[in-house]
Amino acid sequence: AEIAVIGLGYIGLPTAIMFANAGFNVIGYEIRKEVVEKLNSGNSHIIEPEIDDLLHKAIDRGRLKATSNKDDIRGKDVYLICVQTPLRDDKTPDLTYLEEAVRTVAETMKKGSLVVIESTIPPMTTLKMGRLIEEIRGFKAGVDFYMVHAPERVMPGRIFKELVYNSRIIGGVTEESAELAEILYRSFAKGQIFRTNSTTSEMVKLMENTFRDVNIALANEFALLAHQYGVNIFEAIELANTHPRVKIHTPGIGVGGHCLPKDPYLLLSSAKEDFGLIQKAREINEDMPLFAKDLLMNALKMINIPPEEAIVVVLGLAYKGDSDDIRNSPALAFVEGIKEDVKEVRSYDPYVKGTHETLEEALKGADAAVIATDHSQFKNLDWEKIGSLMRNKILIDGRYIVKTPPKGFVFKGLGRGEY
Ligand code: SAJ
Repeated sequence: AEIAVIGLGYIGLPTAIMFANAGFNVIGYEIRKEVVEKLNSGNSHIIEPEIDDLLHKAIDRGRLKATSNKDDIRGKDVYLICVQTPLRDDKTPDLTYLEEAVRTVAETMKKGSLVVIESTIPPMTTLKMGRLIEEIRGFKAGVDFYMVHAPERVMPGRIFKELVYNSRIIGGVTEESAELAEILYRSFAKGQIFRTNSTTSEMVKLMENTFRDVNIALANEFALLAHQYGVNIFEAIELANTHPRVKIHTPGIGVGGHCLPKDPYLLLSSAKEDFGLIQKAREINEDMPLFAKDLLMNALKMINIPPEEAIVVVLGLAYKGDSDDIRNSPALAFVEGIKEDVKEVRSYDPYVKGTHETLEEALKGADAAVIATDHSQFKNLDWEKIGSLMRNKILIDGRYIVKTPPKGFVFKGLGRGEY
């Protein structure tokens, strides 16, 4: 079978590579011309373990090509839609990329094609997109073509492993659609595959990320309480988690990435009522960078540094450890939150371009360091040595990286009530 993948981003590209290496002829459609050129010359535009080798393999065997030309994707057997579904500023879903992709598919597909939406979407969207295809092309979903929602569930940094071994949910607009998609994914997937209807699978995907977001919000609220009571929340959580039915998540400076900050809003977006809990959890997580700002401001005050004279270094810009992904990163929200208040904000990240190339250069003459990302590189730093580069020694830990406060520092750790 011939497969067209619409959108060659964090999900589309790895998925296209997997199908190509499973023996399909895959053409990736991407509107960003520079990405298409890069890929066709064998270079990935995203960083992910194993991606370079697997991409070369797919291209060398002639199984994978990228294009910006709609004519190249006409009449394919399968269309996989992997475009982003971001939020607008008012937190409502922006489905324009999805609709554009569906229009492209409607124009180029044939009778009998299988249309798969991998993007995370609000409940009932697959049915709506089926109707859009019907309007544009006159084909009826489930009758003239097959259609499913098959959400990706992979974690950046482990994409190629998780694509193979995670279980998958396939939600069909008809049973036949789901059965056909199952056969397709079986070409490389070794995990279990569960079939259901498309609205259920849309909800399942959103529930998974909302579950994580709400649980992190609870952990964050515990951390805020710990500051009131002078308790180290990380010790408390470790002890609570010795209970066989308790598994508290990890508090921190915030929740970033492309999914967790957005998916709870997608889940709520088509509902007639707002029940409160999910929305509240989002607000707690969105406020965490500001709580880290309070810690910084308190520390500056303790040693009488006026904020407007302070040089602050943010360590880590990525949304999570050992990643180069800065989408919705709480580190950036933290920078935004303090930049009007302090003299200078510097940044260093081993994987993302910050203001300085090395940690030492960034810290030289600075007043405060704030750890915003749990990169491995930050775990074994010799703070007593690094401190000698700084003008004043304030260390704020937003990620529980520094277990024992270094000597000579004003140290404040998020959730570390005793300091
Ligand atoms: N975080 C915490 N405390 C925790 C766990 C995470 O503060 O206990 C923060 C991280 O630092 C990060 C953010 O949450 O800023 C999100 O990180 P993550 O590791 O929880 O998740 P993602 O966004 O990398 O991937 C998630 C995964 N979903 C779930 O685990 C339910 C992944 O399986 C999904 O495929 C992915 O979202 C997606 O694409 O939807």
